[in-house]
Amino acid sequence: MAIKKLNVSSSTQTESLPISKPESRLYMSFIYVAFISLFIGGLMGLLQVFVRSGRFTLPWGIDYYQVLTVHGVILGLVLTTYFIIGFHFSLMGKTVGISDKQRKVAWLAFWVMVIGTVMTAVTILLGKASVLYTFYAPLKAHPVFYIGLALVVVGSWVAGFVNWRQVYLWKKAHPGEKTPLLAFMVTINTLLWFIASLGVAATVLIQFIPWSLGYAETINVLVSRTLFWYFGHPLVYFWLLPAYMAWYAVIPKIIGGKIFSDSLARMSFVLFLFFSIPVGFHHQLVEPGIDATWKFIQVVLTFMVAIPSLMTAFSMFATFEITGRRKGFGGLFGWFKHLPWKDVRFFAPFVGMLAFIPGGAGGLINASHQMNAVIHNTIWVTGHFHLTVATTVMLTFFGISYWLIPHLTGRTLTKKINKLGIIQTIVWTIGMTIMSGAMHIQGLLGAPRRSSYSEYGGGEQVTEWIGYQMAQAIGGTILFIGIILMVYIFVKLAFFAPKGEEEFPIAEEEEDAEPTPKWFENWKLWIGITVALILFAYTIPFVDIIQNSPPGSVPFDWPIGNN
Ligand code: HAS
Repeated sequence: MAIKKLNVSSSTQTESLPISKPESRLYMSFIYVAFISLFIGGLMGLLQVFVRSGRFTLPWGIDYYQVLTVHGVILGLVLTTYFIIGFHFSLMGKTVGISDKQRKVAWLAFWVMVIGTVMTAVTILLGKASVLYTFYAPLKAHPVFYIGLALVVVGSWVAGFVNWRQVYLWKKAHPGEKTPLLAFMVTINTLLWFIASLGVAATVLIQFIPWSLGYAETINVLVSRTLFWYFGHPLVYFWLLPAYMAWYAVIPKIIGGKIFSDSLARMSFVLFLFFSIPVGFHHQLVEPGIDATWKFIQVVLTFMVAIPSLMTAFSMFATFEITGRRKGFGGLFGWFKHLPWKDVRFFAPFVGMLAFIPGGAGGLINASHQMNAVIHNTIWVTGHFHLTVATTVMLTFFGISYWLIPHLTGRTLTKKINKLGIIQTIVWTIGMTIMSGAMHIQGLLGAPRRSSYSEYGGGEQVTEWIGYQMAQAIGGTILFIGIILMVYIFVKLAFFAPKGEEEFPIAEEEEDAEPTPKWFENWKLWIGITVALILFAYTIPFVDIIQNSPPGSVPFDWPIGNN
């Protein structure tokens, strides 16, 4: 099997294989779907904030929950998954190479995902699946919705299997060498995704599909929610880790520095593998039917999963400071000035990092059992995930796009597009600050999430949050301008920017860096610990849930009453 060889000294691990045209086409196909999704999902978001302001009604009998489902599914599941898989493939192509056969299997993954996505999208658009992206039972969607979702997951597994094969063959061709950092990170993220998505695959295949087809009369709601959140929390790290890949291994190159510590970066990814899965109960803290002891244990594990993020924060500060001091910027914070503020490849992800300071702090609040009781099911949670996934992750994905897209399409990031990108980042930041800030405050005042506009019969408490709903609409409108700008930039970079060569920036390690310990490649150990932690956190409570469940529920169609 022909695999491209690394064309550089492997001791520095400056991985830079050329990316061929057929490869670019594959990687870009995933990214096209991601950006189409950004536009459609963003438009739905705009409609939602308008409806929630109380000043706008959807035309042609379109239902608020239909729009909300499109928004959540297309942005939370479609955009992210496609962008991440396209990015993963690009990183693997660049660092360990891809064979023709692997590329063909990757296309198969793409088409299986596209078929699944179209099936899911059609059912939602026909109003047959207004069940939101969490598709909680007993709300029932058309069976095609679940089958489509299952196909998306299966396609993503095939993509992951290709990635593992890529690393495996590279290792065979480079005995004794450590896996390039980015390929190591992709391997962890695909492992995390595979183990986590077994949960959602189980509930969809065993519970939802037979129930929606009428083969099972009832569904065990608590089991379905538990399996969903077994998947749902690691899902957020599946989104976050590609951003961290860029922070650890790309940003240092862009700012003219080196990777702070290869070992630290690998360790933080291993810790994510361990701790991002056995923590799903922190989404179910107010749920009856789960023993408090197990909730407590999973909360403790949730605080463990903050550690690799704190390690990442430390590493980023260290990279910035060391690089600045090397460039001669002294004083306590002098190094801060050296950062390339006018380079959008740095600026957009940097704002993403900043947003993760309040975003992460909000997560720790959510995870604290007592405080969760205050914010659960309020729009605070919506504010939290617009800071984390829609700002930290998305701005980093945009930051990646500014170099990845022209690199793949054989074009260049011009000064003009760079400037527009800076404006886009600022517009996004202003919009998100207003919208997410309003959501956080409203949530603390008790406003529910997942709800259309309502005055709740003129309830007194509601008057406190109405003004914030208006702010939400203003922030959402500014954000939509940000989306239009980003889509414009994408089209420019993909089709119209001047032809040329854009750098694929991958940072090197320090010359005198301590060698990365060999045991980082001990995959059996990492997978063993991950499985042990999952079994520890889930076996007893899951058996308990099954043995002591209330009767299952018959399906409810939306709008309620159609069941
Ligand atoms: Fe979360 C709900 C807890 C992180 C996404 N979260 C959600 C939902 C989503 C989501 C989508 O415990 C809603 C699901 C639904 O629909 O119901 N979350 C956490 C915790 C973390 C966390 C503990 N969440 C994320 C990330 C997400 C995300 C990341 C997406 C990408 N979350 C929860 C909980 C709930 C929840 C509960 C359920 C609430 C409920 O009741 O429904 C942690 O991972 C956070 C750790 C992060 C840090 C911050 C580190 C900071 C860094 C930046 C450094 C900055 C630099 C800049 C370097 C400790 C790394 C330099 C600056 C200079 C000034 C120079």
